[in-house]
Amino acid sequence: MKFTLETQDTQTKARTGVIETAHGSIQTPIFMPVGTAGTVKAVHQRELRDDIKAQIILGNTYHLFLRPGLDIIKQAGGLHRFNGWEGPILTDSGGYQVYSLAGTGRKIKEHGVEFRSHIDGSLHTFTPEGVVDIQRQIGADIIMAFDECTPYPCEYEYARASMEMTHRWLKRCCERFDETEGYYGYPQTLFPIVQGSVYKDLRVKSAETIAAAGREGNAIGGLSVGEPAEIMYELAEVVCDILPRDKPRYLMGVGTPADILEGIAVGVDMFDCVMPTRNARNGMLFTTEGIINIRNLKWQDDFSPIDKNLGGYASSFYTKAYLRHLIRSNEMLGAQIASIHNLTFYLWLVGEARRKIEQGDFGTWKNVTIKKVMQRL
Ligand code: PRF
Repeated sequence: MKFTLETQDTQTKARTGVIETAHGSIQTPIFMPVGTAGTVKAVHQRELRDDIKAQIILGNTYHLFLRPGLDIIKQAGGLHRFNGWEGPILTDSGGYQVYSLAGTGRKIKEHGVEFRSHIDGSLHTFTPEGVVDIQRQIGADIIMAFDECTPYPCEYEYARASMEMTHRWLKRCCERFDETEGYYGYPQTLFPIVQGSVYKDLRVKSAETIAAAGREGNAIGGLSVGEPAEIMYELAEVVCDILPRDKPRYLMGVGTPADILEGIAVGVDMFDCVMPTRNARNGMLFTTEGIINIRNLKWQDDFSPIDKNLGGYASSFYTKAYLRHLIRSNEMLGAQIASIHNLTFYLWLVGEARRKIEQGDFGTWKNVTIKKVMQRL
């Protein structure tokens, strides 16, 4: 993997760049649609590429490991061959999914995490070495280190001990990664993850440790788990100031359009979130004019396009009234159109941010855009 920094904004800490992977290049800042189980829910691969213009998608170690399992993915020749997405893929390590399984008897120990499958209740253990091996076999271009995402709120002592374990897990991930090779003949890369909950001193310590690991890119985890947005922005800035300038920075699981623009402003390059797809299925649409709940009565006879400013196929072809009807009738096409639309909006948002950084007016554009796109229509 190669990262080239292209533009550095002067008024904010935003920057643009290009990440080159074996499956193509990614222009940053970028939003990565989430494809948990090897599919971005309700969206065809061709739509991802041609309509949404996604440049990289996510997969999840936890889900793919449980189903369809590694034998099938290896037989297919890796996840790219299995699902037909030819662009870059990043896989999350399971650290966050295991956190989401709190209350189901999962046990976090120094060796790894013992958990039960949400599918059949079977018992499994994820270790730092194991999740590197799994992500190698999935064939992800970018592999995430194994971490513990602390909940919010979180006691200082728990956050400190957890962060230190995440750092020890990172060492094990790096060792395993460096002594193994990809299965499919192309290079892969490993990103470590900063933790430390909402404690600034822990975040500083973690960012320094993660920077010192000297990998090709770095991630920020443990944020957007319920803390106030202002705290997240402040900690993301503290961490970005420490992480190396010449490597991509990935803020995991973030966020709303406002979170993404504020993240870009403090120096984040990569984002992922289920929000555009999950909320689409519930009828919440992000548009260039503001947020729409398409189920509301006011849209019943609105025969204007979902969002004519985006230019994308689904957003300009289908009307609000028709999409409202589909979503209210639980028609599958409703979920498809709404998901394509929201992802088109998210990719438009980061694409515009990139252009504004290049033109030198990102800061003012950001503030105006947040006000506009976050208002409820
Ligand atoms: N760790 C991992 N994945 C994640 C997170 C994390 O902390 C988050 C936190 N927002 C989202 N996804 N491994």
